[in-house]
Amino acid sequence: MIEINNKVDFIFYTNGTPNTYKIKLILLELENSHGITYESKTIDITKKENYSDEFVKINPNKKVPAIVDQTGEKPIIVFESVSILIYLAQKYNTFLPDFKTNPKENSDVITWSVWQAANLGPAFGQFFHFSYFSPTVQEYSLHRFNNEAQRVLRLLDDRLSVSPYIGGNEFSIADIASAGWLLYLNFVPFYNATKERFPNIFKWLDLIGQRDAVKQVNQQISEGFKNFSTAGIRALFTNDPELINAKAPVGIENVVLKYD
Ligand SMILES: N[C@@H](CCC(=O)N[C@@H](CS)C(=O)NCC(=O)O)C(=O)O
Repeated sequence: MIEINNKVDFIFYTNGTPNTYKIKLILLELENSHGITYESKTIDITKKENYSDEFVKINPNKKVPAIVDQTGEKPIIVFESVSILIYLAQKYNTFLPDFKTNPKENSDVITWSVWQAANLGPAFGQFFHFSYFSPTVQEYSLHRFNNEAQRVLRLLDDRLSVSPYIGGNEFSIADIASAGWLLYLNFVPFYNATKERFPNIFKWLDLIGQRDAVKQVNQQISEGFKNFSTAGIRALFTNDPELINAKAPVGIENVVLKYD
């Protein structure tokens, strides 16, 4: 049962996957800098709790993350990870340059944040899906989403060769948005993303890795990948033992992906 209470500033609906790590990161940052309080509520998508009547009232799109801001007279619900980042950045006037005084810097940060939601997230998510969850090998889809994942990684590496942070000269929500997915690269070579191929992304991972909030999330991710296995990854998304233990997609090892 989802309840609204006034004991904490925010309720955070989560399940410990990349899109929710973005929100975990900003909440930890704001806890450190502004003393905000929050309570995490786990929505178990393997049990389809995201389809429950209670949760759909919080997020009609039926996905985590979502937050409820309880600091005002009436609760304010926000869903979509990047829109939550923009909301919190505006509320606390941090990690997003002010539009009135710095329109160019503000626009760069918003652009790279939206770019993450519209490009990096979907490419990574779909490639991941066809690599681990498809019951049969879908060669066309694997090539399509691998090409797109490689394209966004190359673009980001180029961006980080001329800018210390993704959105500009300062750490911002643009970094937090991409970190939700990219922090995983420190632990598992998804998308064949190695230090040699994408040196600037790894330099940036080291740079943001010095922040306390990032250290905490890195710790959580590394715990999750101590015993990395395909079955372990599947168990994040399904509780069907047949699918968790299937050696699917059978034959994926024969698909030769291009990494120029
Ligand atoms: N564009 C959304 C994507 C959220 C998303 O895909 N969430 C996943 C977990 S990382 C989810 O809730 N999946 C459940 C489902 O699709 O049924 C955002 O950035 O918030």
